[in-house]
Amino acid sequence: MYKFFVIAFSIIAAAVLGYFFAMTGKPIVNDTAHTRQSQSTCAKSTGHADMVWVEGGVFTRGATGFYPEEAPPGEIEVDGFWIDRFEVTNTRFSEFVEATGYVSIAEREPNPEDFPGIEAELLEPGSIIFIRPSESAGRLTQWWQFVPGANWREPTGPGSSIKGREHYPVVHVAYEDALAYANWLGHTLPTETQWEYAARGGLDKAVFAWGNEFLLEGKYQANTWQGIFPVMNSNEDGFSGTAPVGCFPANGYGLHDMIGNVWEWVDAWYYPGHGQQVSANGNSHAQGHDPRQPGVPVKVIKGGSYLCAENYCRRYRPAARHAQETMLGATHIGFRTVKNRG
Ligand SMILES: [Ca+2]
Ligand SMILES: [Ca+2]
Repeated sequence: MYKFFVIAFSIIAAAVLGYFFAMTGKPIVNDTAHTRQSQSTCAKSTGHADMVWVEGGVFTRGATGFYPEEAPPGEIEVDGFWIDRFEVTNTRFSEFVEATGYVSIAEREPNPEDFPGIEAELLEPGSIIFIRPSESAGRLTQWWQFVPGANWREPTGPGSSIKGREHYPVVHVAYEDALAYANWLGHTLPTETQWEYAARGGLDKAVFAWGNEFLLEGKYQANTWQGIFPVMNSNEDGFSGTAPVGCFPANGYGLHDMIGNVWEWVDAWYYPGHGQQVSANGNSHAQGHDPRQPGVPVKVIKGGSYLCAENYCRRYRPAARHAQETMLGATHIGFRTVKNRG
């Protein structure tokens, strides 16, 4: 688990340093007036069968002009499929656990054999939590913390709970956890192509899931971070952390929170570009390849989260993608499922 923390931290630190020293580009967020979202208008999930049929078609997957891993864009044909209207909530995941007795990765005792070189006493069940630098001794580059005992039931650590957060997306789920839930229902996790097609809501080639402007009629369309990440969040969208599912408008297919709130696991090994399964040195990688953490199995996560800001991680777009270690969840990663027509 210690290794997980080091890896996760190194990714984030590298990303933010990359931004401060190398990132250029025009601002996405404009300064027009905006309206704070209210929980009173949130749509509610009606359960495991609350899915939307997405008609098949042809669309452009990927994009240029943002991050290199989103390229090259290309036209892809997609068959129709069912997809969850909302991110999987704590209530829905609880029903799965109660029915099956499933124990999530973050709740399991790590096997020392899986972590050679790390002292056994350092290996504890737990997960990664976001802590603002002002709350963590002011260390500006350290905002992820491995917390022993943190998991989907106790999302901010021992003693916390999901009481009152029934309609929030489940978090601290590793890829295996998400897949187990999906399989329990006879569903699967979306492929990257399915996920991106669904997220676009019929708006092929648009920058965002709702068009080419970040605000639509002055309103936020997704739960992201406003202000300078990680030190200042003005919460103009109404939520400083995750939001209950369905609090932001649905996209063109009737799907909520495809963008923002929590990242979502998809069934795709991560490579640093569409169609790239071989690294620069000619090695093939059967379990994905992220140059920032070579040798670590990595899947793709999509959609960005409540921690994505204009100055950092501008990945609140359908084409955006990121690598995530398969065995590691965090406070900003969840998922939804699909059902393919048999
Ligand atoms: Ca927010
Ligand atoms: Ca999401």
